[in-house]
Formats: sequence, structure tokens, C-alpha cells
Amino acid sequence: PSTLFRRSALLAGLATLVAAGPALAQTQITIHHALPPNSHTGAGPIAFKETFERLTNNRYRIVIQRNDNEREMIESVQIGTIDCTFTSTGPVGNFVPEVRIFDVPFLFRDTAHARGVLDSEIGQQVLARFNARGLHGVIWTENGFRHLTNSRRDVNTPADIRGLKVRTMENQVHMRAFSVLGALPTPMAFSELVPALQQGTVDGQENPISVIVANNLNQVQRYMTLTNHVYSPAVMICNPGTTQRLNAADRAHFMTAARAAQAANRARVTADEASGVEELRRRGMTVITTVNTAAFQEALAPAFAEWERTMDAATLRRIRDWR
Ligand code: EAX
Repeated sequence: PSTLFRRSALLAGLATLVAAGPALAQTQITIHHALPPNSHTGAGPIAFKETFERLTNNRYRIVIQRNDNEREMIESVQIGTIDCTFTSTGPVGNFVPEVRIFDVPFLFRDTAHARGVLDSEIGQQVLARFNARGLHGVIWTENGFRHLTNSRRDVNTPADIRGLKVRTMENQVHMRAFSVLGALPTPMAFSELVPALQQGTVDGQENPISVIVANNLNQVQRYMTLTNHVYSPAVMICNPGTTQRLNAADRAHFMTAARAAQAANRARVTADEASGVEELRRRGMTVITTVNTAAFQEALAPAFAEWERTMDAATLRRIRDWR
């Protein structure tokens, strides 16, 4: 009987082990991002999760959560309370100053130019700077080209921006651009934007079509102008420990998953931009699509002169000349 007892105890023990096995062996990786899951920023983490869990036979479990305060997410990654974030570069320059070069207005001609530069050695060199700040810059994703909306008037020329209270991201470069245009830039986290627009603390804001559509900003903004004033990159940032802990094979899977995230994010931005203007008009916005870009660039001349001095002018030139 004692043998029988031991054997059944052993079997019970084994059964428990088998049941608990996969859970015990799973390592959890937490990823935070802003905006609803069904958006271009949600698309990246979802593709990352699907790819990485599949390639590692579910030895990892990716947990995705939302936080509309991007600065807070980056701080959490730095401290290590979360593993990774997909964030716009809005607040990133406050952590990694070299990133600000990509936040310069009218730097990129179009999406292909922006994606090409970010995927090239120029983009890689900037990702490499994250390490010195206790962060791992994994891969560039995107938000898209930003456009101005407001609740007061049609904006046709730079002069129409004068006196508008415009919410900007917590980004020095963007704030400088809007003050040079004569607006009153008010930096705040995305989480504060809708209440600020509702209460009239600010008249306007600027974001890519994808963000405006995903967050129904048409409910609080009537006028939109396709200013295309700046390309808004995004980036997957992780705690350095998260990737250092992976063995070489899993690290390769991690990068494959990051590339899948990039592809899913960019495809969604492309789709949103193709359908967005029509959708926003349908929702009642007035959208001005013909813009004298040269006039806006000219109005920003004093700011461009400053950035030539304060940023890496040679890299700015390389980016502009990139073909
Ligand atoms: O990352 O803060 C912003 O305006 C960002 O574009 C938005 O949160 C998406």
C-alpha cells in the first residue's frame, strides 16, 4: 500500500507540475502604449505580441496596456516597472536629446523619406544613443505627419495661427515652432488634451490624421488644415535589462517581432491617411487640403536658423539630402 500511495502521490504531483508547467515557464513582458488598441499605435504591440509569442512557443507572455501619458511610460521603462513602450517622439527628446533632430518641422518631404531615413544608418545611430540614458531604442515606428485643428477659425495662412492657444506635446522643438508662428503653445500630455479642448483651455491642437480619427477629436475641433508641418516618428523603447536577459535566439525573435510591429503600424498609418480626410469630413469637420507650404516654411525661418546652430547641422543636411 505504501508503494501504491507513493506512486499515486507521485502521479498527482506530476499532474500538478504538468498543469502548472507552461505558466511557470512563461516570462511576462509588459508593453504600454497610448491610444485605443484599434489604432496605429495599438497595431504595433499587437503584432509584436502575436509574433514573439508564436516564435518562442509561448515561453513568453506579452501583456499590453494603455497609458495616454507618454512621458510617464518612458519613465516607467527607465525605472523598469514596465518592460517596453511604443511612444511618439513627443517627450522622448527630454530623455534622449539626439532624437529632437527628427522633430524638426518640414524636415521630411514625405512618408517614404521619413521611413527611409529612420531605417537607415542615420536612424540606427540615434537609436544607439538611447543606451547612455538607461533605455534601449529598439525600432522606429510612426505616428504620421501632423496637422493643425482648432475650434475658432479656418487656418489658411501662417497669420491665421497668430493668437491661437495650441496644445503641443511636451516637445521643445514643436513648442518653439508654434511660438515663432505667433501661437501660444501649451504643452501637456495626450491624456489632458480632450478635457483641455472641452474646457477651452486651448483652442487647438496638432496631430496626425490617424490620431484625430482614433480619438474622435472631431467632437471637440471643427477646423482642420492639412499643414503637414512635421513628421511625427514613434519608437519602441525597452528597459535594457528586458532584452539583455534574452538568449541569442530569443533576441533574434524579439527583433523579428519588432519588425512585424513596425510593418503593422506603418500599414495602419498608410490606411488611415488614405481614408481619414473623408471620414473626418463625414464627421462634420471642415478640412482645408490646399496649403501654401512655402509660406509656413518661410514663417519658421528664425526657428530653422536656431536649430542649425543648436542641433547637429551636418546630420540635418544629410537627412534633407537623403534620396
Ligand atoms: O502618440 O501626444 C500626442 O499628441 C501624440 O501624437 C499621441 O499621443 C500619439
